[in-house]
Amino acid sequence: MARSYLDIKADIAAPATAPGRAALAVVRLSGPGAIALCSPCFSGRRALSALPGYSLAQGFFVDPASGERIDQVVVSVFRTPHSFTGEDSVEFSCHGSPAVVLRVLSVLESQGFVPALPGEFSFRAFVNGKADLVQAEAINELSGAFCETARQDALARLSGLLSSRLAAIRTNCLDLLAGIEARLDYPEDEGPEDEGAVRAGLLEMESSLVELSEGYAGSRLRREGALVVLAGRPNAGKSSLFNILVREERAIVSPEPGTTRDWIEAWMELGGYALRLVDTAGLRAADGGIEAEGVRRSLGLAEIADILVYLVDGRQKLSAVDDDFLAPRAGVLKVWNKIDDPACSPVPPEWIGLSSKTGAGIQSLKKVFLSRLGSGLPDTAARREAQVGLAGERQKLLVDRALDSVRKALSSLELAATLDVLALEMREAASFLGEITGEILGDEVLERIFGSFCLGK
Ligand SMILES: Nc1nc2c(ncn2[C@@H]2O[C@H](COP(=O)(O)OP(=O)(O)OP(=O)(O)O)[C@@H](O)[C@H]2O)c(=O)[nH]1
Ligand SMILES: [Mg+2]
Repeated sequence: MARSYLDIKADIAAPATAPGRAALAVVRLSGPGAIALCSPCFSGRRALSALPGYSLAQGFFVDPASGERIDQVVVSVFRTPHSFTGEDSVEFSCHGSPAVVLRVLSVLESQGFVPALPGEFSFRAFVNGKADLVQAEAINELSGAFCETARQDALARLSGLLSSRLAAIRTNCLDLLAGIEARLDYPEDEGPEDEGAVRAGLLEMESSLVELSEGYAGSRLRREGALVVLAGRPNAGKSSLFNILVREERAIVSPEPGTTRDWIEAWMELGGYALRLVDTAGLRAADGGIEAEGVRRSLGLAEIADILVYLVDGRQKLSAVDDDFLAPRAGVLKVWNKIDDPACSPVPPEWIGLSSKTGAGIQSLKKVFLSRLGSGLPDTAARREAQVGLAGERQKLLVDRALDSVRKALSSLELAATLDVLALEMREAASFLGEITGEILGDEVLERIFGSFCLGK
């Protein structure tokens, strides 16, 4: 039968490191009986069960059934409540081969441990009050952070910066609601001055929620990276710019128009951001076949780009193809390429002059990328903290729902609706906010959230 996260009495085991060959591998255990159950598997100067919390010991991992030594290990012991999960926990640092890890896990299973579900350690930390849901999600984000900005924001969320921002809004909401509910119980106390305070409180909540909701696009770029698409007519120099940005001869460059037939991509790092840079097929009227499909793909990528760069060959006049592309796309970054060539026309206003051949202008282009990503300001710790926003669609959706309820509450005030209606909307807002940090949540939702975590986390 499939195990459930709610089975919190089970003693769980999982590798906490990636499978494959490595110097070390960590096998993690947690549960009410974790220390007693694995103690017979450790042979050292002292019995594992006698080790105090926060201690390390060196010895052998053995199979208690046969006495066979399986690996030389270092064991770390954590005693409830002073552990990541809040339960008794043990970590074996073994040698990092699949053979060792598989044997260790199979011995632990025969001792009574069950394989942990993905994210089950974090789930237990959550149910034992070690982390709220935003912090538990931040732990998973830190494990998966693949750029500096993602790491910084995940750590800030883990330290509770976002949780306290959300808690302040929710507390404000609950305080206002308590006043309104008191008036519902004792209507004779109702006075006009209270209404002004409620409106002011709701407006403050509205602006805090709008700030969070609108900041989401920026925090998504910091977490997931930005899609940067290079588009333009054939021969504009897109593949040359792509190569110079990724510092590698990745894309084929040639004087023959239509060299790039299908898009290619590479990741690059800029100012701590991850950029997924995409080189596309040149845009021109094609009669069908492979080239037309390449053009269709280029246009599709242009639609979903976070930053869209449009290159032209500065030696040629702008054509109808350029105008057709640029006219409906206001935010395009326009690049005037080949400025090294004496035949290149002067760079028009609003265009960035560049040479993909010599690299002239590349730094200015990178600066524009950074300012588009919202990082034009000096990188201070205070700025980073102020920027810590929402992580993931779940949090964004709930903030938007809370915002909707706050706005409905405000309009119920304007329309002089009954206090019941106002209280109902505010209860909704408080409950959506509570769902973000996990104060209010259904079991099914929790299982879905933690099920997306890494194994052993
Ligand atoms: N002088 C000069 N030549 C350049 C520059 N950038 C690209 N070229 C040349 O222009 C030609 C086309 O360059 P590519 O980078 O292949 O152009 P593309 O936009 O990828 O072209 P397609 O793949 O056909 O769409 C090549 O001969 C490049 O060497 C530049 O900045 N200066
Ligand atoms: Mg090309």
